[in-house]
Amino acid sequence: MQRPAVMGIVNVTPDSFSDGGVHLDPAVAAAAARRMVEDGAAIVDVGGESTRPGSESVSLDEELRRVVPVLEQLQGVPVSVDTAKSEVARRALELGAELVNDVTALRGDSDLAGIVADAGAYLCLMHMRGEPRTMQLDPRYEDVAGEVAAFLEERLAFAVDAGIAEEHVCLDPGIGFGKTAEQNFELIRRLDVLLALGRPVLVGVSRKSSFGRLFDPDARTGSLAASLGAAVAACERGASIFRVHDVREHVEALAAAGAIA
Ligand code: HH2
Repeated sequence: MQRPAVMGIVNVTPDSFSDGGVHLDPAVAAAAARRMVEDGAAIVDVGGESTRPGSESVSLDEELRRVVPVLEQLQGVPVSVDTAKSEVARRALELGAELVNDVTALRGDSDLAGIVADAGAYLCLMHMRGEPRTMQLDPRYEDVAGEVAAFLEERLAFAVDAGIAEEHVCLDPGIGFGKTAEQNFELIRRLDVLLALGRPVLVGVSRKSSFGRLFDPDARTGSLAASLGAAVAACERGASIFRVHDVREHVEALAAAGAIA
């Protein structure tokens, strides 16, 4: 088993599904990010736009207003920026971000690929069916793992064609982005289909409602315990990067799983 890396989530948003409003003050967000690194995060993922089901997009000015003051206070901290906007990515990379986490997989903003390539930055390509506003309306697949893998393979080729080093790209099945709970479970169960593309796989299962709904059909979030169980299951199937809200607990759970493996 590859040594897992934990990516701590810092949502600088009023409306994120599980931590909306918690990190709106830049000083609070930056302190939380530093704590995550002390707790064992390899990188912190700073985002200024919620992509929860049903969310509306935010303007460029608003996203910059949320994210830039936090990044200014995170000099020397390994940072990823969760954005689909090239201008936000450009400012974040200037401020020292190392990775761009684009949930649209370079389909949203045609200038983003060039900005990542020119900066020599790392990139996460994530699968999403549809867009956040509508993506949970009856998603259907013939073969969810095969279709997600085919999409990511095509997006990886697009990124490499745009000049992004293949070794700098990780792939993400996009848990909860246009998938039912059972489709999310199947993607993790069959992670080998994604690993066959030859790139590290990142998963975001933290607090996602698919795991909460195992216990309460109306749950909007998953518990910490359910998140840890899902992360360990993904780790055992070869995922190597874990995007999480609760860093210390995931570092410990994944270390325990790794010691046994
Ligand atoms: N999930 C969310 C946001 N960004 N990026 C990647 N690569 N993978 C994910 O699974 C992923 C992601 C949604 O979670 P969160 O950031 O907690 O919520 P919100 O989008 O409401 O801010």
